Order: sequence, then C-alpha cells, then structure tokens
Amino acid sequence: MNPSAALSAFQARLKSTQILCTTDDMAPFLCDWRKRYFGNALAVLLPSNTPELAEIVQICTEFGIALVPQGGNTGLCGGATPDQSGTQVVVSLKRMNQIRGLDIDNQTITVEAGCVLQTIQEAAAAQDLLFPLSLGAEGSCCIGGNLATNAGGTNVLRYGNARDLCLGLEVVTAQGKIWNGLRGLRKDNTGYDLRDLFIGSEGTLGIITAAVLKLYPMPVCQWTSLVATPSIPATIQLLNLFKQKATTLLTGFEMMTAESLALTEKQFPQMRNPLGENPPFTVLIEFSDHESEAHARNLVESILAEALELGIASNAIIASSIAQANTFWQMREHITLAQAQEGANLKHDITIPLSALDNFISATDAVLRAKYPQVRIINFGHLGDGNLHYNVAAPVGTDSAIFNQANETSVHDIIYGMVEKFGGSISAEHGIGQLKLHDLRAHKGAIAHDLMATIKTALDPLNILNPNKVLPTNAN
Ligand code: FAD
Ligand code: 2HG
Ligand code: ZN
Repeated sequence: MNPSAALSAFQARLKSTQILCTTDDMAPFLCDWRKRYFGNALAVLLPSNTPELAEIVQICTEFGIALVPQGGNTGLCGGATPDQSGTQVVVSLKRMNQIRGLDIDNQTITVEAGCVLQTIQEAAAAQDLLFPLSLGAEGSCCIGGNLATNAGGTNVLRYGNARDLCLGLEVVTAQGKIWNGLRGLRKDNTGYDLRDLFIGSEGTLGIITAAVLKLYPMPVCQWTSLVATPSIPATIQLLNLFKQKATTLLTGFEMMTAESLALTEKQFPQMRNPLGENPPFTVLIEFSDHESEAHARNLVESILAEALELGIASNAIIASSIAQANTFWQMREHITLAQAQEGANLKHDITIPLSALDNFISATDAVLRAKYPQVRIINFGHLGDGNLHYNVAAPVGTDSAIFNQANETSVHDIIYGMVEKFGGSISAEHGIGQLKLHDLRAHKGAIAHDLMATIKTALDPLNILNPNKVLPTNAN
C-alpha cells in the first residue's frame, strides 16, 4: 500500500475540485446518517464520469488502496463509512447524476448512479410514467446506493424491491474495467445474472455507475387512508381483505404502533394522529387506481366498510386531499426522525412470514421485557411485506449511549435468535454494511457465507472494494 503515491496519481488525473483532503471538507462523507460510525480517509474523490471512475479504481489497484463507494450517505448499516485507518478513499458518485435517456416505448429510464431518487421519480412523472421506488430518504439517497443496498421502501408490495425495478447496469469492476450491461430487456437468459450479483452487494463487488430502470403507467389517482386496528392478526386480515378485493391496486400497507406514533408526536407535536388517541395499531393504506377517482373511492369505501363490520378495523379515515394524504405519509416517515431526535436506538430491520408475525412479536417482546423491564419497543414498518422495524430504545430517563453500549449485543442476540426461530431474515431492506457484519454467518449459514466469500475473492482478489463490509476481511 502506498497512500502518498496514490494521492499524487489522483492529483495528476483529477481536477483539484474533485479531491477533498481537509478534515472539514471530508467530514460529511466520513460518518453515517445515524452518526453511529466515524471513519477517516486519505481523500474523498468526486469523479464526474465512468471512465474517470475506472481510472481511479486502476490507481487504487496499483497502489493497494481500498475504496468506499458512497451515494447519498443515507444508509442505515454503516456501509458507506470508511474505516479509521485514514488509508481508504471515499468515492462519491454524487457528480455522476445525469439522466442519460428515457425510452417511452420501452418504458425505461437510463440514469447515472448519482441521480437522486426523487429526481428520477420526477423525470418519469414528467412523461406521465411512474418510477415506483419510494422511501423516506428519497430526497437525498441516490439510485446507485438504492441498487447497491437493494432498497425496499413503501411500494414493494406492488412493484418489488430495487432489484425488481432494474433491467441493466453499468459497473466499474475491481480491476478498473467498465462492464456495460445497460440493456433494457425484460427477458435475457444469457448465463449467470451479473446484474443481480451487483445489486445488493453494497459496493463490495463493483461500483455501479449507471442503470436502466423499469417505468410503469402513472395511476390516475391515489387514495390514502389511515385505519385503526386492534391487533396484529386483525391487521393481517385487513391486508388480505385488501389484497383479495383490490388486488394490484393496493400499493402500500404500512403499520405503526401506538408507541411509535406517541414518540413521533412527542418529537414533532404538529404530527397528531387524525384517528384521535393512538389506537394499538394505525395502518396507512395506499391504493392506486388506473380507472377513475370514483371507481377507486367506491372500492376503498366498500372494503373499509367490510373491515369495520368484521371488526378487524375500529376506525378509518380517507384523505380528502393530496395535502392531507401527504400529512398521513409524513407521520409515517417521521418515526425514524423522531427516534433519531430522541437518542440513539438499536435498529432491527427484519422480515418474518406474516403467518408467524403475531407470535414473533409477543414472544420477542416478552423476552426483552423480562430482561429489560422498561425498555421501549418502537415497532413499525412495511407490514404488507412482513418487514418490521423492530427498534429498541433505552428506558425513559436512561442515557441511551450507556444503555446501548452495555446491552446492544444482548438485545441483538435476543431479537435475531427469535428471527431465526420464526423463519425470518435479519436484514429485510437495509443491508448488512458494518452493522450486521458479524451476525451474517450465523444467519446465512456457513455454506452460503463461504459461497459469498468465494464470489468476493473471484471478483475482487485484492479486497479493495469496500473491505470489511458485508463479509469480514478474514472471510475472504
Ligand atoms: P449510501 O448510504 O451512500 O450507501 C449505501 C451502501 O451502498 C454502501 O455500502 C455504499 O458503499 C454502497 N454504494 C453506494 N453507492 C454505490 C454505487 N454507486 N455502487 C456500489 N455501491 C454503492 N431503506 C429502505 O430500503 N427502505 C426505506 O424505507 C428506507 N427509509 C429510510 C428513511 C430514512 C429517513 C433514512 C435516513 C434511510 C432510509 N433507508 C431506507 C435507508 C437508505 O436510504 C437506503 O439504504 C438507500 O438505498 C441508501 O442509498 P444512498 O445513496 O444513501 O447510499
Ligand atoms: C423506514 O421504513 C426506514 O422508515 C427506516 O426503513 C426504518 O428507522 C428505521 O428503522
Ligand atoms: Zn423501511
């Protein structure tokens, strides 16, 4: 490894405005959104096109320098934060943010990795088309990061994860070669699927520089409602009622517990639950229709009426305007922000089969509360996908940093143990990064973990792409 020679080579190749080296300039790139991980770097590099990025990787290969790709830096597992050695470079894709083309006949858009997700949604909407990936960080996360983490969000129920929305990729390999796989094909059985290998690999196998994404017809209207439910089984019955009656028109089904909304109201007092006193569960349902407003409204109203009659819902409100629908969504999206403002919490982004969800929650709550009687369980998520954000916060009045430091491993072990028992996954949509690095082998199993390490070694034999993320360096 020769950091100073590498730095000289970067300086010879890039403009001075593309290399950040001072502590102040680098600071925003060196810690994660949650301010949980803090790293150091030799430099932050800002390439403006794919050939430039390929040259950066070649220089890193030559001098043995590790690279940490970064998009919007909104990831929740520390994957985009460098280690503390000061020898790695952060490669920010932010300046590679061109929309290369939108193909209306093929219903695809080709974008560079640094495009902000919301910009892509807006470019599609300008052509009356929908790019359905949607998440709370959409104003700052980038599509390269979304693909690298296989992001989920609030429309997975209908349109799938980021992986399902991507047809082609352009990638810079660990050798600094450019793989052009930018095909907009819905069928392509030509051997191993390299695209799917890079998606979800969190920058450890290649750097995504551009993508071809699927677009969909824009619905003519959306109806958003908030529904009060008494229990998890009732909420699942409500989900299945909507699936049965509304089929593909159901596009979002988000669950929020009373505790998660009470915390949101505490931190953001303007955010009051329009259902009144928080019911045990508040469900945000989004319904997208391609026929007419009247068709949609009649269908939503009739399903909700049936739900109330069956007793699986106790109250429901349909947003009367887009502005009101937005306030429903804001209440949902602000849970993460409220938790961040309240103090550090222990996040568990998990999936459980819906048939096991109720038993999982009761059993896990019971074990946690037996060990930590006053602990706060902030439980919300994309219930339509079986994806819970089962977040644990220190008891009121306890210093969260001290609580987390003392109990993090034990809390994770309890929850992940239960996840295993109930057939779930320890990472639904946020990835592994550094946060779950040491939990993966036990969860995935030795054979799968070893296969992953074999792939990593084959693609990145020098281990320069985001080392010690997803797979521990010594696993290669
Ligand atoms: P970064 O944080 O910059 O990077 C994430 C990982 O991808 C890192 O490992 C990084 O090295 C790698 N990477 C980044 N760009 C590239 C590239 N071009 N090539 C290769 N590797 C790359 N996530 C969800 O799935 N669903 C949600 O609903 C959701 N809601 C969120 C709400 C809030 C308020 C916040 C703060 C985060 C939320 N997230 C959610 C997490 C986060 O937004 C997603 O993981 C997102 O996909 C990360 O994108 P990014 O551009 O910020 O990536
Ligand atoms: C969400 O669904 C995000 O809002 C963040 O995935 C979840 O804060 C979290 O744990
Ligand atoms: Zn989520």
